[in-house]
Amino acid sequence: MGAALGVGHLVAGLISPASSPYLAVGDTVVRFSPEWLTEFAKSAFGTADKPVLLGGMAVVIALVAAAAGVTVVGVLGVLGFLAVFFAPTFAPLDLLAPAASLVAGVVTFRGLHDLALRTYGGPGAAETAPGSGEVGPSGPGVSRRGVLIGSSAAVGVGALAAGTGGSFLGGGIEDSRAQVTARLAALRGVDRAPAIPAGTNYAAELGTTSFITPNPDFYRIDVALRIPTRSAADWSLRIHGMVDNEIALSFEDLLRRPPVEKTLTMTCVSNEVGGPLISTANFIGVSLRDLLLEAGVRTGADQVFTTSVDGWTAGTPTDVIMEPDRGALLAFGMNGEALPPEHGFPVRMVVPGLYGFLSATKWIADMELTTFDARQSYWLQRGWAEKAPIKTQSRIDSPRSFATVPAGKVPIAGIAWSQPAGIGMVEVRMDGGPWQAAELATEVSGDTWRMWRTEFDLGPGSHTVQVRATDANGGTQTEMRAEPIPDGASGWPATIFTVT
Ligand SMILES: Nc1nc2c(c(=O)[nH]1)N[C@H]1C(S)=C(S)[C@@H](COP(=O)(O)O)O[C@H]1N2
Ligand SMILES: [Mo]
Repeated sequence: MGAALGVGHLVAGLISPASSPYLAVGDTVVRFSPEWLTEFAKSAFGTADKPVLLGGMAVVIALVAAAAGVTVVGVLGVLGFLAVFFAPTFAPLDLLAPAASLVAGVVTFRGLHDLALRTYGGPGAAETAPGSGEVGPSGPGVSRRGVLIGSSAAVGVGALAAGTGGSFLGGGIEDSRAQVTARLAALRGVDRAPAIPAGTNYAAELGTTSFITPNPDFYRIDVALRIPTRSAADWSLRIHGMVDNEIALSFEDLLRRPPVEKTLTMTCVSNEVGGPLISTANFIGVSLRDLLLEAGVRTGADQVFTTSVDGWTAGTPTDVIMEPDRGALLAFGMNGEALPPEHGFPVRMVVPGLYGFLSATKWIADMELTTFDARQSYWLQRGWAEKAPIKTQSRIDSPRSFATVPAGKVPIAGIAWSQPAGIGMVEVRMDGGPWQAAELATEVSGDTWRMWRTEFDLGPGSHTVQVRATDANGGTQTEMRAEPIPDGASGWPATIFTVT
């Protein structure tokens, strides 16, 4: 099995990375997992769910292979074939990887099996206990068990090397990223995001969240077991469906359009109250609204249905993208560089104010104007909502949960967000006391988070602090607790800490 998976992964790396039978089986598990299992995996393992899945598969496959013979290897090989064949991005050449897997698996199994027969004398020969120290046909001084363990280990090491090689092959987008980053630096006429003013955050004094999230710290959520590796030169996007003029865009076409830069806070619908799945960056791209105006959206096309290179889909309400002030982007830059591979290189969508699952397609490859009745996107098929504007929310970043702080004036600080209206007020209360308005940091825009801070004079003991935000229109964050599914978590965050 090791040989089969290693060789399959290697051949996939050479031809079409997504066709690795191992990853294709993993993708199939992800796609067909019932909703309760997906939600369980997310809550139990968080963003470690991918390594947990791939590791769990390795264990299951190793157990099955250890317990069974060549038939089972063959059956698993066929499963690999089916997983690759029924992948949403299937292309005929992709069959080479599972084919190589199957051949490598069967050949290796037969090879080891023959070796075993020769070593132990084969069926009908007098049984000798393996490892009894008797001298086998391979010559004096080498035990029979040694021969088998040695050859199996050699196969294992070879398989691991092949698999690792496969993981490093088929990448090659770092060159393309470097070129895009250089092009970004040379772009002229960019409608720049205003510089981040002083006083937007308390990172320096309190060690809380910085205003712009550095790219390596930006939260990452997607169902991709392997990050797609399409280069900018190979990228294109077709805008079609219910439009008057179909548009086909290359990356060069994109760079010729008027570039816009925006500071935007993105967040995930799966973020729990107080959770980490929220970040802010300067995105650079082109106006999605302008593109759709050019395409001429037909009446009734209420859904912009987008598909990624790896077959994930999102359905964005057309009317939101078409709002003149919304600022929805087809983005290719993030914090001054090309999009990082895990954040959608070469091109992704970002729509301010909507959760990512229905608007932020990474590695975008196709855009179809259609209706919500006609097509259901990835997470809608799994019970999540059709419309999901980001809820007004807040988070306490200091003190941390269960922290111990010295008695006296205790700083309390955090973030709040309500896109696109912006935050009008943040209130904090200690141990169920009266709500007190916190000091708000300088606002960057309604599309970004806003930091707040206050202080309480506290004596020793255990304390509970709570926060609630109010948007610029006077709507206050609801106290009602809700789970993330189907349209985002709600409730007031609370932090328990100890004063000594
Ligand atoms: N191709 C693709 N795009 C995707 C996803 C995905 O699974 N595949 N996940 C979405 C979700 S749920 C969110 S919250 C955002 C997260 O974007 P980030 O990883 O850059 O923070 O990407 C969105 N775009
Ligand atoms: Mo998400």
